[in-house]
Amino acid sequence: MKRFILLATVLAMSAVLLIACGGGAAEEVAETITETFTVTGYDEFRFDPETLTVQNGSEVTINFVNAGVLEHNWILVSDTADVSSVTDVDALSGANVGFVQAGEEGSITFFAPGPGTYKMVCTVAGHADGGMVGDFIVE
Ligand SMILES: [Cu+2]
Repeated sequence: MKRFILLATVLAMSAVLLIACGGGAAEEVAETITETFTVTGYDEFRFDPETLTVQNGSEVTINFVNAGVLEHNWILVSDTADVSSVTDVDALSGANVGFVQAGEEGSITFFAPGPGTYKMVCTVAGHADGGMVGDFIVE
């Protein structure tokens, strides 16, 4: 009999937990995921970090810091884009920080495109060819 009471208690508690967790999950679905990153651009033609990973549907903010003495920028393009020739108009989802002068900062907020791998590129002439590209992964 003691065992039965224990079992019944455990079952009842599990049911309460399931109901409580179900409510929590419903709230999360309605909430927009926001992700904020600081990306630094260097004159050695690189971004730090070189890879960003976000969740599908996220609202992403990129705070871009130009740590060099050259002009740099940050845009998001398709993985199949030719990084040597992309320009600002190729930016996906409005993800274009704009040109940022030496020592200054720029910021952009956009909704991540669908799941896949994209490229982040500096479109100042010669910079992408020099290696100023990175991966932007939407899971
Ligand atoms: Cu650059």
